[in-house]
Amino acid sequence: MSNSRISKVVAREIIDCRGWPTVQADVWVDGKLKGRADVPAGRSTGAHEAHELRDGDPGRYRGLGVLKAVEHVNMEIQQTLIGMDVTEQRKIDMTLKALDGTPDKSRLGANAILGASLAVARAGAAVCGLPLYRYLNSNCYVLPVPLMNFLNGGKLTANDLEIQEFIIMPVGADSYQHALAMTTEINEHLRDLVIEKYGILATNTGDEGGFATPMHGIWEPFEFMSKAVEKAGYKEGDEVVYAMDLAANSWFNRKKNTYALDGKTYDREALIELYGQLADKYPVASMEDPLHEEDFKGFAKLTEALDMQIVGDDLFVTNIERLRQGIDMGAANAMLFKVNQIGSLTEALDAAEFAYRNQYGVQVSERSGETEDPIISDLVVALNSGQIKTGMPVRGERTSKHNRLLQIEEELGAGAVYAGRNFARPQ
Ligand code: 2PG
Ligand code: MG
Repeated sequence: MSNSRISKVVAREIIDCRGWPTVQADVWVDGKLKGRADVPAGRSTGAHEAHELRDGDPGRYRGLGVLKAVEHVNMEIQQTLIGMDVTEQRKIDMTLKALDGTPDKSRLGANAILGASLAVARAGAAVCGLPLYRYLNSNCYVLPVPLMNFLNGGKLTANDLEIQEFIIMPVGADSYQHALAMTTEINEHLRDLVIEKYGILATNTGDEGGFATPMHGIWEPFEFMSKAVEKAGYKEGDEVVYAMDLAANSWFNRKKNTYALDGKTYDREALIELYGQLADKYPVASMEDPLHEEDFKGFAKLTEALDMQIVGDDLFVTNIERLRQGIDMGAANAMLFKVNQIGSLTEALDAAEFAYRNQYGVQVSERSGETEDPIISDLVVALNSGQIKTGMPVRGERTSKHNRLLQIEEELGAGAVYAGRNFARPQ
């Protein structure tokens, strides 16, 4: 198969939606450009994520440059990959992991390795003449429920709301296209409600496109979302359910071992009780990172106490070892899937498969720092995962993912199934 041999790998520094530098990598096969991919970046990151290599030169992009990572792709990674068969994704990813040689990919940079890994996948698909989702899984058919991040707080927004994401899930839609229409209808009503109470300035948006309002606590955002759903004419609990990314690390006080929320202090037990009260009042179907990232025991307690999906993001960091620990302890029942947390496509797919084998769900996710590259849309369909968190369709780096899912839905045609209420276990 001489025509599937990698002939060149090139990276460059581009910018993401925050204007921060990131890596874009190209993979050439048999003298032609076949695959290109961009690397996303987080802001509310987990302590155990793979290492994102930044230049640290304060005189350039305030230290955020990625020229070292780019050079690693152009030199060592390219030298290693030239001549390899581009369709041997696992072999390539494992070779790059070994080439790096550190447990967290800190020598070459997870951003360098991931850029090459994702571009290899795209090039492999192109060589085979297949869309990426089908190249990765010929039996894919599930269109995910979008987790729509309507109200933003935490580290991704300039306001006082501690909780990072208040989310609406249009589970009653009959297609992805319908889900997007429902979302926009509800969002327009929410906009009116926000303006009515807080004025037009409160409709500015956070990093992922949700309104950055001066709301407080946990109840007020739900009151607003619930009213907006009602005004849009949808049935709460039936057509629409709720979710949150609490990103609890960012309001956890490590010294005191307590959580500070809306002027009150909670220990773990009090917080679990509060979540229970919320779930009694509203149909909350999913909570991500409801406790801080080291509290496996607390996650186990909470998963037992609440009848809903509990997602580990900073808890698991798409890392099979941390996921194994969670599974052994009964902590959470779903894993957030972020390719750059682990730094290669193969390892992320392995973590997802391990999750499935243990009856854990998989929610594919954006990072707050994205480019217009919609690769996660192909990945969520390839995984038949049933759920994607990719922000509100009001900013280009988020709309690209939604629009890609619309294309995929059309391509799959009669073969497509919208996950709907089965988002946690679509198969
Ligand atoms: C999260 C993400 C994305 P970041 O916490 O889940 O929503 O944020 O990419 O900043 O980690
Ligand atoms: Mg999160």
